[in-house]
Amino acid sequence: MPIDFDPYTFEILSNAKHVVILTGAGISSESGIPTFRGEEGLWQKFRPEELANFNAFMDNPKLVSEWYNYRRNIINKVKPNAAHHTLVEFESVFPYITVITQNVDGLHQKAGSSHVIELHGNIYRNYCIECGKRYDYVKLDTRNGAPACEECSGLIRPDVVWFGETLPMDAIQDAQQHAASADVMFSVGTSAVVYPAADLPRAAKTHDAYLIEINPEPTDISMIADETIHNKAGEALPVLLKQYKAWLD
Ligand code: BV8
Ligand code: ZN
Repeated sequence: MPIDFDPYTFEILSNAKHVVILTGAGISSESGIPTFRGEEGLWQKFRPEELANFNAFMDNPKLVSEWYNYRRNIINKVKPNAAHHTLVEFESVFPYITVITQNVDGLHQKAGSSHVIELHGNIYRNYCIECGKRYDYVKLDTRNGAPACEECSGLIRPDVVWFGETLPMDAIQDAQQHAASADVMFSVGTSAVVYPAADLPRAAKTHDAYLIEINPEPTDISMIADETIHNKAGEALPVLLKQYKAWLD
């Protein structure tokens, strides 16, 4: 099915100073990382409350640590895809680009995006829950379950935001400020069911941003979006840039 963007969207983009892109697991799925809620999604096999929360970690640090190792081993083997790369190209087309991601895979930074806000942390960063000592994943001996801190032998956990935990203050405040000052916001590859991230497209709309959703499936955001493209991000974003450049000529 050919992807055709509304020329009105190009007009809006041509006057946009600040373009903000909110991303979720869907943008990394074409790289080979399973989403959470998709068919092969992580939540099909594992339940979030069983793994992605602090009590689960304290109850069974080995299980939770192995789950994050399992995910790191997947992420280690993949590369950013055309969607990630197109967002890097956006930086030379639009005056100011901000990527706000729920993903902990670091693929936006790996692709070269220069302004990325990680709302839910990063799976390669870790820290001791007792003394706070920070650990980069590669230095961690994760063979026997949850690694112990060399300073105080406290448990070391991934620096990600678990359910029931508040987001890093600077990240969420930054994200809310950028959403409120966006001329255009893209919501790419997110089911928009996890809060407070899912509030950001609504906050942008409240501040008169033009909202574009890119997702093969409809979401709660679809009804407030100005344009909805039901396609894969790795196909739709390169087409958008190509059509926009042609429109500019
Ligand atoms: C908090 C890190 C203070 C860890 C994650 C208000 C209302 C209801 C509930 C709440 C609320 N406020 C707070 C809550 C509780 C909770 C919440 O939102 N629960 C939900 C489930 C209802 N929120 C929290 O706990 C947050 N903390 O609020 O603290 C507080 C505390 C207690 C009570 C009140 C306040 C912390 C949330 C962060 C949790 N950590 N990740 C880890 O990764 O291990 S969330 C994790 O799941 C991801 O980061 C992401 O945010 C979310 C998954 O969503 P998506 O990324 O969108 O992925 P999903 O699979 O769902 O969808 C993929 C989409 O892509 C689909 O739509 C699909 O169609 C599409 N797609 C597929 N392929 C493609 C594609 N799109 C484009 N191209 C493709 N190729
Ligand atoms: Zn320690």
